Amino acid sequence: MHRILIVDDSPVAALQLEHCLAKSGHDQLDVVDDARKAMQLLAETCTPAADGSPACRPFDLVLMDINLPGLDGITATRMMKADPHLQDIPVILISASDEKDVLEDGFNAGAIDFLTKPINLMELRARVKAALRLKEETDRRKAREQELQALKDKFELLSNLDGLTGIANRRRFDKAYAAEWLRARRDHRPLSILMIDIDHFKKYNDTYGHLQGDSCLRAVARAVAGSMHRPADLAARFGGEEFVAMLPNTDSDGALAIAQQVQQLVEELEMEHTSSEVSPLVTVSVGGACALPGQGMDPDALIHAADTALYAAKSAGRNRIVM
Ligand code: GH3
Ligand code: MG
Ligand code: MG
Ligand code: MG
Repeated sequence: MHRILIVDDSPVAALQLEHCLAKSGHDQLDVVDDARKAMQLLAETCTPAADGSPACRPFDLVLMDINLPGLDGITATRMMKADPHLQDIPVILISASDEKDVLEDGFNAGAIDFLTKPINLMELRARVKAALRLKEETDRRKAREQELQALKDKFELLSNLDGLTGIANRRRFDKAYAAEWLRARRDHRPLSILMIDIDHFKKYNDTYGHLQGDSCLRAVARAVAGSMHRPADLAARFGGEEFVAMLPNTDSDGALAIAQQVQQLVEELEMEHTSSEVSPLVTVSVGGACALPGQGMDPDALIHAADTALYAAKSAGRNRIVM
């Protein structure tokens, strides 16, 4: 059912409109006799609540007399079309005459159609029906657009997350790293990278199975992500059982402190790893590097430096940090 607002200062005209529409089956009719009251009622009913849900049943159509005391119908229409919450409600203007300049002003203000007094009832019904059909189409299109946007947002979110661990994936890391590199170069600030790799993880899988291996990956991912403290810090799964932490505006000492925290959090997981040659528990090796972007180094070189440090940590016996 459609909700229609009639705005007319003539009680006779308003009653005639109401009667005719009621006869056409429209029973949700509101009548006001001035445009300010109309604007207030529209604002109350069509402005969504803070959670986005409509305050109550919004109007689907406004039939508005042009000649009204105070605020005239054309100005009120223009105000509606400037209000994001009201602009989709079609307005049919009602003029006492069919003067061409009123027509043009009305359409310029955003009216969808016109009726001329005295009202022809067949014409009223036909124009109301057409306006309501258009409104339904607009509503459907808007709903589709919103659904599509929600899907896009969800897709964007998911396409940035690693499916197994739920932390950022490589795609998100690459984008964020490129942006942070430029920012660090512009602001002359250091940027640090930590590469974190689980020790003897192949043996872990061999001993406990791949599903338990997946659980271990998720737990280590939480430990790595839990060591990020600033909003711009980013922990991501770099691939396999290897994680990367990007630490903007962080020097080597700061990066070392984060690496120690990662190691400690992993240790506190106390995940048994009996086939590890390093420890009876799951451990990680960490390689770190820091750069002042713009001083000859490029982003890949910093990653490579952290990788080389990780390799050194592995060669030196694992379960350690090399910066
Ligand atoms: P190192 O101490 O030198 O790092 O030895 P490693 O065994 O951890 O390293 P290696 O690169 O030889 O093996 C990595 C293993 O990680 C092999 C691979 O099956 C496992 N792996 C990679 N991705 C996943 C995953 O998503 N789930 C599970 N369960 N295992 C994975
Ligand atoms: Mg009037
Ligand atoms: Mg490993
Ligand atoms: Mg590895």
